[in-house]
Amino acid sequence: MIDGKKVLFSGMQATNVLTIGNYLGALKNWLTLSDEYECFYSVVDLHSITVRQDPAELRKRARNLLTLYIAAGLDPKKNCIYYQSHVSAHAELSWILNCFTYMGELNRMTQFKDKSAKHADNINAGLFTYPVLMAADILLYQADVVPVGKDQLQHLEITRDIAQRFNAIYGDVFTIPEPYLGKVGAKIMSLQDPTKKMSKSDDNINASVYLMDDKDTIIRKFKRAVTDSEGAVLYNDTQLGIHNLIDIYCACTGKTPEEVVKEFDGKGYGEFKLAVGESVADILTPLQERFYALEKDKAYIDGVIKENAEKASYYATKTLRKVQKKVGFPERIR
Ligand code: ATP
Ligand code: LTN
Repeated sequence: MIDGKKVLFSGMQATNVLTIGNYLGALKNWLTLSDEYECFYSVVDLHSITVRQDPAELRKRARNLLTLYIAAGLDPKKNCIYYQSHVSAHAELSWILNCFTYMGELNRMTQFKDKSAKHADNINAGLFTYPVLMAADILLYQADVVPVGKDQLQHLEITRDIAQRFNAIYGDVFTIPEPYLGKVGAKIMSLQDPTKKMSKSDDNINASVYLMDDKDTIIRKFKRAVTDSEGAVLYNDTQLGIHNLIDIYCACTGKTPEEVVKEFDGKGYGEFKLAVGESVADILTPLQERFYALEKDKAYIDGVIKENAEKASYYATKTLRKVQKKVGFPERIR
């Protein structure tokens, strides 16, 4: 609890450009929850280097992502928006928690399996212990709730296991966090292969709609989206492409799948795809305008970066000191 409010933590990696999957699965829920909770939203750049990055590119993307959090509507006065690498407590707690995590647990992580298959030439220890750093992120702020997309639930589960294990040995040190999944949009699928999650690192640019895509590009990508030969807009488990488009449309318009099926009864896929594209563009266009305006205001963004890193450090260090004491590190002499 901070000032009588429950705490929320979440983060995103500054790898590649965000997709509407990231927006509808995560960022959009962050906005809904930001009044109710004391929120920490991190640009998790320590996580990004588990995959090889170009330094200049990473720096640029991290700043863009931080700016995008604000452009999406998160007020940096109320929400702590900061770079993970500016708060050294993340790396310090992560080391300690590494010593409370089993190899067997980490071996079961599907993200590790997927990423090591994808980056077979660079299966580094950081990629393996990625979930421990994520646990440190969450536990440092004593977060009650963590809004994520479905793909991150396994990491939330291991975070809870690590926290419970630590608490069982040392007493109530960590708050046990709960995941928060949005009702719609928790798993947006690729537009080119609806059995695969839409991912910002997909090599096929037509598989994802990026947050910075202009309206024409958005409409074009939806026109090309893989569907089926049924020809009817129905919400079921066999028409996966259409199912995904309905999910996207619902997430953007607030309509229910039943309403959408009714709306497009007797209409063709062409008309439906156009409506989906327009509903996405209606959300992205104002967000892009805010982003381009904010990006120009260097002093403002710099101020946010500095102030919020200090705020995050304050809370993170409080937990870190408690943990260091519990595990038996010597007291600091002032
Ligand atoms: P990458 O493909 O580079 O691994 P990613 O697109 O999966 O990245 P992350 O940075 O790992 O994105 O995730 C940021 C947030 O967005 C997480 O909360 C994640 O669960 C959510 N998210 C990512 N992809 C989707 C998706 N297709 N549908 C819903 N939520 C998603
Ligand atoms: N692994 C997450 C990003 C992430 C995160 C976190 C999310 C890192 N630390 C803490 C929630 C809470 C992902 O989205 N790929």
